[in-house]
Amino acid sequence: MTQPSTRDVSVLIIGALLPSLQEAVETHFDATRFWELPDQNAWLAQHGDRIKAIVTSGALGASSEVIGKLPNLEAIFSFGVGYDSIAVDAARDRGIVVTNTPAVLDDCVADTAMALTLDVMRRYSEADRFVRAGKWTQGKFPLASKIGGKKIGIVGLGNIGESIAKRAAAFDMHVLYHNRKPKPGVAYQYYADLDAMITDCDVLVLAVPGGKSTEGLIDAKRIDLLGSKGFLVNIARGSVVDQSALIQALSDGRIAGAGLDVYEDEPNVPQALIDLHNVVLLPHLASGTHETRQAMGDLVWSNIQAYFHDSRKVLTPVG
Ligand code: NAP
Ligand code: 8YV
Repeated sequence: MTQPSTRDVSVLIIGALLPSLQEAVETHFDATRFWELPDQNAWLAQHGDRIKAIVTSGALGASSEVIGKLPNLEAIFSFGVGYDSIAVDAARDRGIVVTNTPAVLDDCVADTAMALTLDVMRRYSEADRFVRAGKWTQGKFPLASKIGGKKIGIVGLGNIGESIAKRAAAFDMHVLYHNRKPKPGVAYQYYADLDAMITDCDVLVLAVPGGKSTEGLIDAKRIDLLGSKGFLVNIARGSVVDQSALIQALSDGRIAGAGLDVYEDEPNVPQALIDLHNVVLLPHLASGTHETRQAMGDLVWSNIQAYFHDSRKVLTPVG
């Protein structure tokens, strides 16, 4: 059965997308590239009432200001599982559907969390810099921390957190976790008290959503609870950690090291962080493989198709 055309349905693409997804949207819809408009406000005032859907990503978001200027907006389709950059409350108030891309990226994000854990604890990137700088001929590289037998404390044992736990267990780590409530059917040790878990673990891995409810969750006091032999790994969102407090604690040696994929003000990474030797810094790439990004793009497209061709029955609604 051929599907009815959506060529007359107007959608707003907030910023450049995965090329295959962008091509599909632009081929099948009356699509506008928001980021290329010379005067976005003037365009919204003149054409905003035409827009039925937004296509965006976790990085690009969808603000309440833009949503407010689209009186006939019905749906927001986002590439990425985190939706802290999307004004979901404003959307919910108006009955606007929001979708994201959960589950398909769990493996790659968990791989990155585990890689950061290994890297910062075993000092692999630092050792790589040591060899490249020609320092091996002048002496041996210092010893690092063993992974096996250590306690990994996961904040946010959701889809990604559980994939991290599986990997950590395979490295003979003891898995502890903190959620607001225990996860049914999970054998890992649950801590209702986040402070107690941080005190007990050797490496704290953050896998919670961003947004108001987790903003500054890991503050100066909690960073100190990790102790001078403790490590922090963040693949969640920069907003979850007090970044200035983290830099201070790393500089003072009050914690041993950090592995970061996410930052307070991406893509700006403070020079103070770059200057530290005991951090591994990645440019928010945790889901960044050909396979996973394609799966995310496919899921966005499936949601769009489901919305417009299957009675608005999207696959992965938010909330
Ligand atoms: P998920 O399945 O919804 O899991 C989130 C977990 O966090 C749940 O177990 C939830 O349990 C817990 N949680 C939520 N709020 C909490 C709070 N205030 N305190 C303690 N625990 C809390 O989400 P996911 O798919 O695993 O993704 C998690 C996050 O990872 C995303 O939202 C995104 O920000 C981030 N992420 C980053 C990258 C990257 O490229 N670096 C890629 C993908 C995702 P309770 O509800 O029981 O508390
Ligand atoms: C994406 C992410 O790279 O899914 C998420 O929440 O942070 C990443 O997988 C990002 O959302 C795409 O902009």
